Amino acid sequence: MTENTTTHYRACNLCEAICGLEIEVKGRAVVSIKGDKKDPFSKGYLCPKAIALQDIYTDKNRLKQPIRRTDNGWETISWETAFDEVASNLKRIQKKHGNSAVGSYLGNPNAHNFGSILFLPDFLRSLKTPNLFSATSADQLPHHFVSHQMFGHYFAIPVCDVDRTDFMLIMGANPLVSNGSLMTAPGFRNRMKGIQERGKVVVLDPRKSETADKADEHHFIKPGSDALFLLSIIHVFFAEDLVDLGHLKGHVKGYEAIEDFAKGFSPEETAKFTQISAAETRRMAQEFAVAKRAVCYGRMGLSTQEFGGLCIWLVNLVNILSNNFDKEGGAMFASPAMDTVLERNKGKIGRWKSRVSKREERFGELPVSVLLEEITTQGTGQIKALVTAAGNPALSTPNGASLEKALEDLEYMVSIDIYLNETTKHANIILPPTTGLETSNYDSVFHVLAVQNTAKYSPPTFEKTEEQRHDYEILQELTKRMNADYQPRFKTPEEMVDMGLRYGEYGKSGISIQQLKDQPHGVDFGALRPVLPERLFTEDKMIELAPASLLGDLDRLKKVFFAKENETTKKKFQLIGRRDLRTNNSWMHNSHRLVKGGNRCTLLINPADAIALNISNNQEVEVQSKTGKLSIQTEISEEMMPGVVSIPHGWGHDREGIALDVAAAHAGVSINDVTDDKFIDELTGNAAFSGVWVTVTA
Ligand SMILES: Nc1nc2c(c(=O)[nH]1)N[C@H]1C(S)=C(S)[C@@H](COP(=O)(O)OP(=O)(O)OC[C@H]3O[C@@H](n4cnc5c(=O)[nH]c(N)nc54)[C@H](O)[C@@H]3O)O[C@H]1N2
Ligand SMILES: Nc1nc2c(c(=O)[nH]1)N[C@H]1C(S)=C(S)[C@@H](COP(=O)(O)OP(=O)(O)OC[C@H]3O[C@@H](n4cnc5c(=O)[nH]c(N)nc54)[C@H](O)[C@@H]3O)O[C@H]1N2
Ligand code: SF4
Ligand SMILES: [Mo]
Repeated sequence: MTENTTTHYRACNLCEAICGLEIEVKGRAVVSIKGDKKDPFSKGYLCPKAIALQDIYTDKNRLKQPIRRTDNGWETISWETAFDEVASNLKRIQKKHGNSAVGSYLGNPNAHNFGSILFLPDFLRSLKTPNLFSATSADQLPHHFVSHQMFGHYFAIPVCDVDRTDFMLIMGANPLVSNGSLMTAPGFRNRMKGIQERGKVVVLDPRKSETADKADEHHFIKPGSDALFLLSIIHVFFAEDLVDLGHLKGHVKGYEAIEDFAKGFSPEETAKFTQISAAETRRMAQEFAVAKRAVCYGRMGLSTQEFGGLCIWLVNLVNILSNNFDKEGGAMFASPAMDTVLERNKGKIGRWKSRVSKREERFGELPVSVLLEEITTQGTGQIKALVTAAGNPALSTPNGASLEKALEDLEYMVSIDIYLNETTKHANIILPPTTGLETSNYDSVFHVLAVQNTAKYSPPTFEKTEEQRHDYEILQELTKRMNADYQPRFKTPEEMVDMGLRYGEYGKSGISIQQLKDQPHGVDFGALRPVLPERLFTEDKMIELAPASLLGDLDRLKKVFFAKENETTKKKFQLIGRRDLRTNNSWMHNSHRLVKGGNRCTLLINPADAIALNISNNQEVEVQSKTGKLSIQTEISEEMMPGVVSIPHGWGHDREGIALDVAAAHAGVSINDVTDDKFIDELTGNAAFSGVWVTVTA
């Protein structure tokens, strides 16, 4: 009997762009994966990673059943045994050392999986521990913090109306490669072309990135100095009478405070730190202010630096003060079909502190930068057991190499993960869920951050096998065992989304899970629309322009830059990261088509610096920081700003004991062997990756 091919539609859940896919399937095999031209949002766009969904599906290294570490290697065990054993060990450790002795770390793929989003909170509560960590504090925490302080909700994050703006100022983001972040905008290149036809795109980046290369203007900026540049932009707005609050006049507070502090940061004052001339800064401020519709966008390069919170706050101020906020072509809020930005989950901060460094809790978590010291510092409350779910902190957190060593000393560890990798190899038990094509999904996170209001449900392309479990099923089973009284409010994530859709903005028009199933390409609700002041969550329904926390942090900025002599001259380099189109953080290097070709894990360095160090192209050099060192091949390139070097993150698959055959053959090195867990944004607690000081030697 020959099987027929069938066509399935779903959204890719690998990155934030949520591209619509058209997948031809024959039996249990993928025939082809293409962009879905009828998807109202992505319109047929897809990137090379989507094709690799097939590779993940067929990957022989992928785990399908629980495994347990023994003295003679890993053995397969039943799900029931695994769940029971995990729960009894976590309870045993909590009984012996107290609840804080169990910690947890959640990684990035959770955000792309509605089952995890829905059931993780119950599971975390069942652990009754303050030691909760996630990739958020190595990523976008400053955005949450600033939204909480200015708009009253940690998830009220403005996105750029890229399809209607005439001028986009991009700082610390490379959307041509990352496909956009906190800005779900599939096919960003085409959208960018649209902006360039209407006006222009300017990029500020210490590396002439792929986005900078296609932009109308690129300026090198010294890593970590963006807050000063943005302050000067605001300075010029005030000095040259360019401030216009538009329809937000009467809905903002703290205006005078801003005018006051901006005085101290003229472009002439900040140029020596940013290395952007005063004249250029002034011109950019003027062009931005007079553009009919303009938007400033700041992402990873801004949020993962020493002044991440200040940067994101100032980006918002630039948009608000130039009448480009909550307005067509500016920074706007999405109106998602299932709204998760609600009065009851505005987010809280400062309810507890970390034990060792006394870092404050933010929205239910502690900064991941302190995870290492919480495991290694003896005393009451020390972490003795760790649960990781969809995370690879050994490669992705600052000073990951030391963290990896610390994992060896844990009394117990369990990982919910599809691979035996650099982190999970330290677990006692690995619980492997379904992933990718085997899962259903509704993007509960990224529709809230999208540049167009759409909704889409993705059914599983392949039903899971008898032996497999979904992430949310694993979480439910563990929660039940940790808390005997546990009654999940919903049995499946579909039930929750169905309710969310019916209660949402378009619920009255009959939107439901069934309607989304009937429209497999997705449903379009149109362009972003103004939603203020209604969508403010502050007590007084005002935008807080000058929150005390952020105002206070300006002193730290001044101290670091103005008071102390700059380190640039001392034969040291500032290290930054980079992404490339065929990677996804640390975990997709086991797909041959994504890693083939030349070595991409190289140290990018400017030609003048290479000459000064007497090093040549493709030479093995040593990169050393305060925390560690690594050995890496050079790639000399004009695209680097002098004094700055770049290494991509997510590599380093040369560790013993992992089961990733393809990745191990293209191992690379981990940049986080040299990043620093003590280098953080003191205000928000976010890890600082941009601008770590390193030496480079032949
Ligand atoms: N130096 C430096 N460090 C960085 C960054 C940087 O730019 N520079 N970027 C930071 C950022 S933005 C992020 S988001 C973090 C990412 O940090 P992490 O989330 O810790 O790392 P990932 O590489 O995303 O690891 C994902 C893990 O989930 C597993 N996985 C994949 N799919 C599934 C699934 O469906 N279910 C489950 N349960 N597991 C799954 C993978 O096997 C892998 O172990 O890294 C941060 N670290
Ligand atoms: N292909 C691919 N796509 C991805 C990912 C991936 O790993 N691969 N990861 C996904 C994830 S988890 C995230 S969070 C997003 C991130 O999406 P983006 O924010 O677009 O991330 P990056 O590509 O890291 O871009 C950061 C840029 O900031 C620059 N930069 C570094 N330091 C500074 C600085 O001090 N100042 C300024 N102005 N610029 C600086 C870097 O050179 C780089 O070009 O990407 C997502 N998409
Ligand atoms: S851009 Fe992101 S969502 Fe789109 S196909 Fe690539 S990985 Fe998937
Ligand atoms: Mo991220």
